[in-house]
Amino acid sequence: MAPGESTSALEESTLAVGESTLALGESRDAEFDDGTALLRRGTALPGAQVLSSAAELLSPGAVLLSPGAVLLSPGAQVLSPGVVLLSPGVVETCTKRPETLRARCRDERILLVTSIVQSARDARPDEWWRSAVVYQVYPRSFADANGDGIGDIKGILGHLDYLSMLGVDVVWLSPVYTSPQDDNGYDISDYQDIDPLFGTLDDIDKLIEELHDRGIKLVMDLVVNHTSDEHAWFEESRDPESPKSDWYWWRPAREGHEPGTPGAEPVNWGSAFPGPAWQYDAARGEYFLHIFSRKQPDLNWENPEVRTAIFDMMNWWLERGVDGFRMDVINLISKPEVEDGPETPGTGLCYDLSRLADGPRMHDFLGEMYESVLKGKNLIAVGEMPGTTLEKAASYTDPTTGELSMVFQFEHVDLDHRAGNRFDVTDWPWVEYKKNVLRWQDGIGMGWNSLYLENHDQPRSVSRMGDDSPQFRQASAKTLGTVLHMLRGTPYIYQGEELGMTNYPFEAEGDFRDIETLNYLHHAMQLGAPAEAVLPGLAKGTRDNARTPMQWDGGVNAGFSETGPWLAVNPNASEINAVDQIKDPESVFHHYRRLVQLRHDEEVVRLGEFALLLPDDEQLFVYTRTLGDEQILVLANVSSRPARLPLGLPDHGACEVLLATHEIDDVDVLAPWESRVVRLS
Ligand code: ISL
Ligand code: CA
Repeated sequence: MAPGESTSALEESTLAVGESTLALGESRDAEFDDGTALLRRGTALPGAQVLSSAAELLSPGAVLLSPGAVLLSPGAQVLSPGVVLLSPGVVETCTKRPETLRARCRDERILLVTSIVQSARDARPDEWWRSAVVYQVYPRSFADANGDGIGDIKGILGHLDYLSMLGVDVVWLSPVYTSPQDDNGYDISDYQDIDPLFGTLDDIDKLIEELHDRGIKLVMDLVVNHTSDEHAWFEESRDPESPKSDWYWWRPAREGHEPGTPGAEPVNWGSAFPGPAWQYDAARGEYFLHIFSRKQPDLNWENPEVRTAIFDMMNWWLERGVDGFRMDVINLISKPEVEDGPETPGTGLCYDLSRLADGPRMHDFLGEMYESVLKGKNLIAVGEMPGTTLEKAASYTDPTTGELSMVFQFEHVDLDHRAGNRFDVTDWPWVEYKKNVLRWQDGIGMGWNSLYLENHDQPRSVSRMGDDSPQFRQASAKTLGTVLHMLRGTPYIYQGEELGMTNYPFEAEGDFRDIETLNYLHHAMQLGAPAEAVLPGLAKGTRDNARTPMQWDGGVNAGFSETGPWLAVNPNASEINAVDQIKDPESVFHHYRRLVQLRHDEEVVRLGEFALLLPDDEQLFVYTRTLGDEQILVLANVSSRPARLPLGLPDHGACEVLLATHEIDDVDVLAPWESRVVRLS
């Protein structure tokens, strides 16, 4: 059997490889032409490792691994370069994807693991997104073409060659639909039109066409956990007699309470933008649920008419030519029982998004969406999922069920939040972060994860995880890029990240625009906190850090707009901007360009197995990626002090350097924020 060909056909009671078969329960060794071999069931291999993240489950009961991948749990036997057999008991002890594996093996079939290959899989056209790099455009802050101080679609059209130069494969466009802009477009009042602030449907058609001409795909933001309260559906739903009366989460006041009075909310759920998650509607005499702002009522996905309306709308966009969806807070669409949760101390409410997440019908709803919209269309489907778990993420993205291409999860960006509060942050905990990366790189198994440090909801990474002083700003921006982009998964670049844009020096209430930030401030002040005590935390944690205008050049308004923009331009635009960086081959921009290129060029970057070295080292982030006999080593100093590499790392002094942030004087010492990617074999 040639490498890349289909490996096994497993029937009820036999295991077949190439021409040979082995009956269930039969116990013998066998050798095949391509070097694969079968091993006796249950043969032990002391000290063997967890199942490779480069594994793919073949149904029923077989797993494909990339060549050379490290295999399996204690008690399993690895054969090179071929096949491993496990007894079902062994599978039970597998640390990766135990649910899936246990399910596949419960009928006591032999599990087959082979080392045939990713190359066939890499070529699968429906999984193109495994090789892709995504660039996120936040339209309000990207480029303003008509001079009203707010970015728009024509502004994006004016910068497509910039995206081509960077080399990205996909643009994810944050919402441009008709919206009252309570949450900058994440509150949609018409899913099938464009807000005049941003342009027209003709502009979007042009954007699709011009991106496609450049070989770039377009992913639309899909915000269907909630609509705007100005959506016609909600307006209709306020009438209890209307056919849409059940399209949202309406509930009566808590028993014994006067509707509309404090504490009369149906249950004690807190909203993400604080205060109760229930708003009284006098017209209807009931409360509606809003996990986000009160202008973002949650849709009732339990109602099949709601689902059909959403799926129809998604198909309408696909017919327009978009290539997929980034699904906003999609793991909130299935809700738990509407009942009180444990109070978050001192608040009177239960603030815990994860309690509302991943409800019991998630797989039903996503499965239905897959069948009605996504199936067989070669799309990218990204599930943004606050509060989800690794196990859930693996199940949503399991290629054997195919609900989503990848998750976009939050564990790592919550690591520096004290008590889950984004406005109370610690220094970036590198050791914890590295271990979190390891957990997800390993644990997602056959599923797939997004790789990101920034988006429109996160502060700038250089200020948060790097060092934004003039001395180390550039090096730390590059090295943050290196350590993220050499991981397994689909990397996301948020506009300006490729320039090393930094947080803004926010000082006063009037500097902010973000609803979450302003609501938090007002809420804290109502509870008696002085503004001066809250503002420094807001400055660090606010989403507005990500939303200052894109720094195109060092001129007026950073080249973003002819007019004063809706949110102030960072004063460092004269030092950090696209025009200067494009001219400078050593810039952060060109480093990012090389990172994208490396992913495109190197299969080991796309698909290699991840191994973390020096897990407890606070200064060094070091890992390998391995695919068959190819291996790369990523060395990074994530501190502002020089770091000596300890003995015991793979020998790399004479190896080819694929990418480096600094000239290398001493192979054993990394300058502050220096990183290198070398080819070990
Ligand atoms: O930023 C957050 C609050 O600290 C997150 O919880 C954020 O609300 C969460 O990431 C969900 O984000 C998405 O849905 C929100 C919207 O405000 C965000 O901009 C969007 O990315 C509601 O639609
Ligand atoms: Ca504009």
